[in-house]
Amino acid sequence: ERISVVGLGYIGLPTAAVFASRNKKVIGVDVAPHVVDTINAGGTHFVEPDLDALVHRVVKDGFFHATLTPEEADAFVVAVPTPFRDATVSQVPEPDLSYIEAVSRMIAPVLRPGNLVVLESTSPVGATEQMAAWFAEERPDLTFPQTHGEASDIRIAHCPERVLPGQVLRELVENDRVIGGMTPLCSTRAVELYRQFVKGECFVTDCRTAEMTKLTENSFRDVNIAFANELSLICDRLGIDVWELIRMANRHPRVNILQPGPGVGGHCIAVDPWFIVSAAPEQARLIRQAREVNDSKPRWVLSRVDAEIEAWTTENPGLKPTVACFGLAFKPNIDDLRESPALGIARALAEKVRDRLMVVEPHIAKLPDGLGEATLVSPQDALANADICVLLVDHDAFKFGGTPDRGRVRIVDTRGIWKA
Ligand code: SAJ
Repeated sequence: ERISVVGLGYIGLPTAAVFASRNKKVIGVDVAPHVVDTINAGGTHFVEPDLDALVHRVVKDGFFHATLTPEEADAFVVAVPTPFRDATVSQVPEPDLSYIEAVSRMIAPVLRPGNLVVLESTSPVGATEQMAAWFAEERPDLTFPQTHGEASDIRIAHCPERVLPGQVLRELVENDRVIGGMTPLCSTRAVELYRQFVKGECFVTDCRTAEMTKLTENSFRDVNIAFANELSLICDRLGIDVWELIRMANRHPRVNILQPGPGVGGHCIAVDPWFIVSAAPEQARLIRQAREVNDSKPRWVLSRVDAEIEAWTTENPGLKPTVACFGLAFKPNIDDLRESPALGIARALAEKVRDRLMVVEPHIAKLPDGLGEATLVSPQDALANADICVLLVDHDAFKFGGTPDRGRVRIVDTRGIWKA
């Protein structure tokens, strides 16, 4: 059996490598020449624990190669991005299916009767059926489930990815999978494919439910984080420590609140709920509100820092404070800065305090763009020299076992790890 994985990013590349490690012949397809070249040289174009060694081995052993042009295969796994388009008149960001459309039109010419196509990209409800429609447009000689049901000669299913960056290779194998075929036979074929490496259970449903399942998982987390973030605003107003509060409330057997922070980052949890809101704007009121609560958190953090700057300046007339941001990543113990609320906050502070901004981010070697005259320093340097310390990411490296020097330094702790 030959398997083609289309889109060799954070999901596609590990998936391709894992299939190849089960001695399947895998063809990876990507539009970026540098991605294809890097992989064919046995390397990876992003950092994920153990992935580099795995890709190196399967390429060397001849089970995996990458190409810019699709080739025939028995099964196709599509893992391309589904970003959203910025809010239009409706004020709701709309999903952008252009990558899925481009891939559909690109692989249609190599589809053969009996092929299976699985869409893994996180998708708005209806995207799998839409993909089938694009195939049908390009290949009128073949028959697809929406016109021929079980009698179709192509099988199509949705099987959303649900791995956590940093633990991708383990979660790919261990997590349960939700598989939604356009017909029951489509599901059966897709289950057979994933069974080759998935040790978790494969649960079968229809494709629209599978699409909605993925969006629901990330919306559940977003709503729960929004609840925690709203509590942090309420507690600030009432003079209560929100982390102590959540710890207490979570001792109830049926309460499990997540943690407040500077906002929600990454490209899944801050995006996917919009796919639900744009599909059902009148019904998805809570999901929309949660998005807005989380998106507004960085502004609130900036207002706390402003208040500290003002208080410091009143105490030290004629002087300007040095501000240190602890952390830029979108979550702890990784180097990933994409859609990071911490980075947004640091950029806003760079405009305000200019060369009086220090940034501590032990996971990167060089500051990203947009931080002006800020300097990258060690935690020790920042603690020794900053007047205001802003904790934005709960990296292990920042857990000093209490508040750093409570007497002298002013502190804004968005993660609650610096309490005495
Ligand atoms: N965050 C909080 N408080 C919390 C938990 C998270 O503020 O209590 C913030 C993080 O700091 C980060 C953001 O939320 O900015 C998202 O981080 P995350 O660790 O919750 O999730 P991701 O984006 O790395 O991965 C999620 C996962 N989905 C769920 O846990 C439901 C993962 O399983 C999905 O595969 C992934 O989205 C995806 O690709 O959709």
